[in-house]
Amino acid sequence: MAKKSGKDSASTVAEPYENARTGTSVASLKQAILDNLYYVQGSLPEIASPNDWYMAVAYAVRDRMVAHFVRARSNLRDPKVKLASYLSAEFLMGPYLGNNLLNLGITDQMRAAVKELGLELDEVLAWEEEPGLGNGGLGRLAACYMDSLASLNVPAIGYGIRYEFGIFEQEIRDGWQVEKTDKWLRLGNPWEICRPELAYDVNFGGHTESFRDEKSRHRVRWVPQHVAKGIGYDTAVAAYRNDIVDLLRLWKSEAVESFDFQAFNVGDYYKAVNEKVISETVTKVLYPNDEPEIGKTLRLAQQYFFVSCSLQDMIHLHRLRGGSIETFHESFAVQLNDTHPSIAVAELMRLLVDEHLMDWDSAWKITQQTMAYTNHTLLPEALEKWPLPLFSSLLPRHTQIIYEINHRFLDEVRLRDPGDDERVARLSIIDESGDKYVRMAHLASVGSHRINGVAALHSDLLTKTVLKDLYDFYPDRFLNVTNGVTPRRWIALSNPGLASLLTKTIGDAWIKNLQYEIRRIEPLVDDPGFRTEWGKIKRSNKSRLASIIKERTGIAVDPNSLFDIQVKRIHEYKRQHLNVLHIITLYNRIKKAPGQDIVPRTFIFGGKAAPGYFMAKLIIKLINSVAEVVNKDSDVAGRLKVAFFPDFNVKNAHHVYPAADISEQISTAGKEASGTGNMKFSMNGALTIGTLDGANVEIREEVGPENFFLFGLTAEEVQDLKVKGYDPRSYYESNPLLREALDQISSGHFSHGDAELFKPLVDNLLDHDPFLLLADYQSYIDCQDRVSSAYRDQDHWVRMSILNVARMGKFSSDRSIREYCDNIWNIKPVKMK
Ligand code: NBG
Repeated sequence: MAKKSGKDSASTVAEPYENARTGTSVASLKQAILDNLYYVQGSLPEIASPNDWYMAVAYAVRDRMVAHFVRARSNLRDPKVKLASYLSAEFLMGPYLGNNLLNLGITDQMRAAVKELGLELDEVLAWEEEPGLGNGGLGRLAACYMDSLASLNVPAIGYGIRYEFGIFEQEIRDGWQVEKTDKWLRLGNPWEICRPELAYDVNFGGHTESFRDEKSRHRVRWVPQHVAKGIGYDTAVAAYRNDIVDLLRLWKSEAVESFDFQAFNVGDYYKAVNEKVISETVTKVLYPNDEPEIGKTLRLAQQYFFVSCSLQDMIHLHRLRGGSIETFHESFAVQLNDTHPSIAVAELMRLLVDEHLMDWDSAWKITQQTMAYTNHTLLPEALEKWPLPLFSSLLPRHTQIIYEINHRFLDEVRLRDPGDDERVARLSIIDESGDKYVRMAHLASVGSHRINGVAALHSDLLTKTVLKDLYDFYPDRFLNVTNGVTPRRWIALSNPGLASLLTKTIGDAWIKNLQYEIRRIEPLVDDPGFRTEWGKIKRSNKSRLASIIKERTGIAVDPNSLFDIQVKRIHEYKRQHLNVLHIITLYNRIKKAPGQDIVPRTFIFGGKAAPGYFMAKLIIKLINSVAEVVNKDSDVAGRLKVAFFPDFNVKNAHHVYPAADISEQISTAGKEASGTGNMKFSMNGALTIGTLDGANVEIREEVGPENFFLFGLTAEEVQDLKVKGYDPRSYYESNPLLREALDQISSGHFSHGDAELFKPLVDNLLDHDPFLLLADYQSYIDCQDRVSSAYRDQDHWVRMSILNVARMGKFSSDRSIREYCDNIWNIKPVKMK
């Protein structure tokens, strides 16, 4: 039936519908688009706006996923199937249309269909507004994991928040970051299905009361000050070439009608309106920080809100499956993506004990067997903790439950180590060293059966630093799952040139099985024809990026120069300013000897700074200020260019990773938990310049040290230096090139003579330098010189590039998800019928 064209099927009554909605021939797709344009958008080709077209195409694609969607819902009801439930405050899914076309295998047909309608598919793709419901690595990881879960046939639900406003859009004005509201829903979202019948009440504030029920049981009742309602919105996550989808279920907060109504009846109209506003505020906006902000009640309300809706939903599904509450953990494995959802530990206890009348010990067993926790940071200041007064006023019942959990936990600690009060204080879920706080990582760890880090080094350091005491107490709970990224989006979709060369050479199995297949290109490193093609693809990706940079920034960059790229959140530990010191050093070299032969480079930066993070914003200004001077200096013309690519997001990233020659992964060793951008670059044939940090360590192991540019102190050396007493000024004083660069920044050389502008940045480096830029400076410069000389030998460079791609199989998120299934969730993929 799929073969029939729209015209043929129009002659029958039953079939046209089916065909226009499921057929994948060019003719049916074209018919489907026209139907949607007319019946959904109320438009016609002659008058259709770009958004009308986009919507019509998107609905045509969504229709082709409905059968899979329905099957996914029936999986939810099948008691034999254990579900992975990924709880994450962020899902940075990226644009859907291209990805869904790819995964469904209908890109070419769709390209032809829209062409017949007078459009270019790439244009239609560009009209999509991406859902930026995440800050960076952690949210994007959740999205890659959804793709892998579906593609591996693992039934799963991603639970999160449907923020009305996602991560802000970044504009650069006068070199500074300016934030603009992300109104991603403004033109509608064709991918989601609202499920108003999926609604759960969530309490906030108020107080608790003890009472005896009719069976004389001691019980606790939570009398809330405020109740909001969560409504579920489902988005299908397409599997790559499988007839299944998984669900992304995001919660939107609304007012509970009865509340409004009561107030309205007694004539207090404004109170009613206010209730509604408060309720709707909960899921209004994503907090744009990659580190927690202490003391934002609304943020805690968001976390509790989505966790409560999700757990209530899971219990509801478990009931629909005919399960008794005692077997909840057999239906669901819940993964806590960082501590943001860790209130789930207390909430599941509350639901089981207060609502389902289970005894504490049974409830605790179920909770621990259900939950597992992933940690994503080594920065102590990024470990989430909530001031106790704030916490208990929003969640009075959970505070009691956490005290009870803590009490029992600390009894165990005392039993094992009698007399060690300091250990007890360090392990306590409540920090009582000064003002009291609830330590969310402790809550998550105590309530989970597994705790994992996201790269080998990170998992190891966790057990020695931020989670050391917990590790000493629960050594068997800890394990590593190195992050991964999906080769579907990050190669097949975003690098079509490379993808078609790979497929032409080794077939297309690499897309589904990167881990074992991609290595098959390795022997081709000796094939000159293959190397030539490889070089051409990189060159054309660079041209594509160059023209986007020109269009968005006005800066003309030369695709023949070495593209040196650093894209990621702006953060001092990621050291974008170390990269800047290298640029200034090269600039000074040229100024001193304008005639010398240096390898031309284009430095490209991208990334957002948290709006309240002064130093990060100053780093953006510094990059743009240095760019301004360097780009217009005639001595360096044709050799150095610097560009800040504004509004780095998933959509823009598609153009960035495939165009890199060098990937900057230069965080202070021991600070970056894993990194996933490092993987995307290397998978697209960039070579890495990096420290032994996060997953860089494993990338270097895989690709071979000879295909990786290593510099800098190790995590251990960083630690030793700090213990010995680090003196950044001594580096400044003993290194004339470093001194020159820093003096130029502070004297106003890059800021029109303004010697105040960058003073906070330079002073901080000279007096504290918490991330050891000065200690790593010379090693970095020397390594960059090795990069430049390596780049002169293009043939060898291409070999290294090929070997990088050939050996990156480990970093497919499919491998990560298999490890979660085997080592944490005890879930087997379902067999396809
Ligand atoms: C980030 C780390 C990255 C890591 C991602 C995904 C947070 C809190 N952490 O190194 O900084 O790759 O998580 O694990 O966003």
